[in-house]
Amino acid sequence: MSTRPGPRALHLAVRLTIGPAVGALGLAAGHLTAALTTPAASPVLAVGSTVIDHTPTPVKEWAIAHFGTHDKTILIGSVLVGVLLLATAVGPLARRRLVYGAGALGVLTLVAAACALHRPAAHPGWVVPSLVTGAVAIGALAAVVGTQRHKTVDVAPGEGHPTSGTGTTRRTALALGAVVATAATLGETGRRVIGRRARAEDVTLPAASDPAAPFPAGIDRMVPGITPFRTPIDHFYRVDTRLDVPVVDSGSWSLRIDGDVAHPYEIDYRELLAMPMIERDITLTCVSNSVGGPYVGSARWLGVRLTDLLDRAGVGGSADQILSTDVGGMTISTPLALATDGRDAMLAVGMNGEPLPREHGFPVRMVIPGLYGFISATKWVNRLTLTTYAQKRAYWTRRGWATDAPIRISSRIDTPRPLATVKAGDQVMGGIAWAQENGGVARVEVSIDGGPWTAAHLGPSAGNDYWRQWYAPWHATPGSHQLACRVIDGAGHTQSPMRAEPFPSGSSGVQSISVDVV
Ligand SMILES: Nc1nc2c(c(=O)[nH]1)N[C@H]1C(S)=C(S)[C@@H](COP(=O)(O)O)O[C@H]1N2
Ligand SMILES: [Mo]
Repeated sequence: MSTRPGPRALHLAVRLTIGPAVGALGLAAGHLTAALTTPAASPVLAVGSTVIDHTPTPVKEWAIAHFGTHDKTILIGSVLVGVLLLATAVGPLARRRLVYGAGALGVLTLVAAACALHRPAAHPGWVVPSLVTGAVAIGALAAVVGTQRHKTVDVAPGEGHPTSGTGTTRRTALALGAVVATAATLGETGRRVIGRRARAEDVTLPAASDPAAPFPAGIDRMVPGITPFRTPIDHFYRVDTRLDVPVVDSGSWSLRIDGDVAHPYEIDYRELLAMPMIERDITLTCVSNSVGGPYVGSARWLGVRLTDLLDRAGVGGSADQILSTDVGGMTISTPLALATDGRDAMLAVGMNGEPLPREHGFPVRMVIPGLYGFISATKWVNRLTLTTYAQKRAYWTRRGWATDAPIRISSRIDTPRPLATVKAGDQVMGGIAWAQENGGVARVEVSIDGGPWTAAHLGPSAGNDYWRQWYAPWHATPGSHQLACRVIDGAGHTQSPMRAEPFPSGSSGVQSISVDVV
């Protein structure tokens, strides 16, 4: 058939596939090794995390804005594609001399090992998955190249008899198929092992000694399409720098409180659960949320007051920062003055009546009302160090983000959706609004086609630290229309119409959407 590739094109295609195939096998073997020991030491995850840490803030913000919560999958995919593209050089190199190809794989392996070793919480054992990757890839390369040598020993390199050349190519292609299939199996097994290990641990939480008020029913049913008053856990946004989900066993977890304190100490999970517990309804907001965006969620949190823990340590006079560290060595800074100004800052163990899910920080995370998550909501926290901003700089501080970042007041239109087609007649628009810092949401206003701002109806209140649902009836006439909303807080501040990007201290502006009425 004329569409069939000639032997030369076939040779080349097979040769270019050798590197990616043996590379994939190596990575899958390394990933499985890591899955059984320390998932974060997996070459793919270690390289991916290193990429995250070195991605310039604007690029990261662009990725969060465009890929949303798929950013992690896309990053891992890009790392894999990048590595496998580099590995295409391995086949042609190995054809000249096997050691050249092996050397190229060796270099890629060393890069992965270096990334793993430089993760903040790494120890020398973290190189093992990368070494497995290198050994398996090089072994597979030797085996695959062996299938090529077989019948052409008496022919000069590159001048194999066409018939026997096609035969060896076929044999090599079959071997590569086996390699790729094995890689897929090992990789999938690794993924499942990690998933199995990440299953929730069965812990029983104590009741709150200071419970939240009964939770009012929202207006979810009255206004179809509006954000539920309480975010179900599996719909709660997730933003963090981790590619894997840290699996921390409550029995081996402990929290250390040190730095500028009179009595540094360590407390384990059992002791923490024995302390007085508060329960609060709090809205969590990400600084990377753009106006109208999805990175905001509300839950009922159960935890120990941060000030109870700090008082036991006796905070000294010089600290102005709480530097919290997670089990992976990632750091978050919180202004000490804000965390201890009487707001319900806590080390949370429960979310919506359940133990924290692993994605959201099991076994213990910080939750502080009114501050963006990146300066307050440390998940998988295991250390609080009382220090100064002059002395220690946390992960995002080093990347230029603000250190003082109260959540800006904002509101969002949930329904209708932007660019929706709406039937003419009486319609309802609705959404959520939040204003944690200055007396909560006092008022929400809507404007149609740039007309006067008129008051929307508010849903019930679950306290000033929690968002408020709102809705406003409007009369839809055929044509294209602009709908906008804004919030006014308890101190009379109106949501600013000035547009600002999330970096460095949170977005501002007013959301305005277009809809088509027919
Ligand atoms: N350990 C750790 N904690 C973290 C982060 C992180 O990257 N690592 N991200 C923070 C950010 S930016 C936000 S907005 C909140 C999000 O919490 P959630 O994922 O439970 O919604 O967690 C915060 N806590
Ligand atoms: Mo965030």
